[in-house]
Amino acid sequence: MTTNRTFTMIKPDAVEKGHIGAILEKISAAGFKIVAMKYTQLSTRDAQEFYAIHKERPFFGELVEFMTRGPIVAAILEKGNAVEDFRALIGATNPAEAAEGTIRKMFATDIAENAVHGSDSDENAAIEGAFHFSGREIF
Ligand code: DGI
Repeated sequence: MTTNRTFTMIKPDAVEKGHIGAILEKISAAGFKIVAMKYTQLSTRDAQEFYAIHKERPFFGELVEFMTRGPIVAAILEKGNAVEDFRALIGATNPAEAAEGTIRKMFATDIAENAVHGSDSDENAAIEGAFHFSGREIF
């Protein structure tokens, strides 16, 4: 089944480097419509909850520290086949392995500080969108 919504974050590294505008431009040019968006900072508890699936991984502490160190842009994006198409637009988790022209290839630092998040399933897109936005914030 094709999906029409995904959830993204522009992560602290990309915000610090001044890439918000360029990343939103790439997202728009790829045909995604922004249906919700906010500039915010995750608390430690927020990041632990958001990334709970990774809590047994050796990099969990580092991941939480990174994701809370500065502001992020959180957004819900709409487009046919959103989850899959957005994962293709951002590229591989490790920017060294990401295809030319992908957002991570262009803007990520390394596997830990990889510029953007993109939901990996319809189910997670719905959970992650609801984690950040109330119904009144989605248009
Ligand atoms: O779905 P992805 O974000 O592409 O990747 P994922 O779900 O496997 O991992 C979630 C995030 O965790 C990823 O975007 C960055 C971080 N991460 C993944 N592998 C490593 C990592 N962070 C560190 N420090 N080291 C890793 O090996």
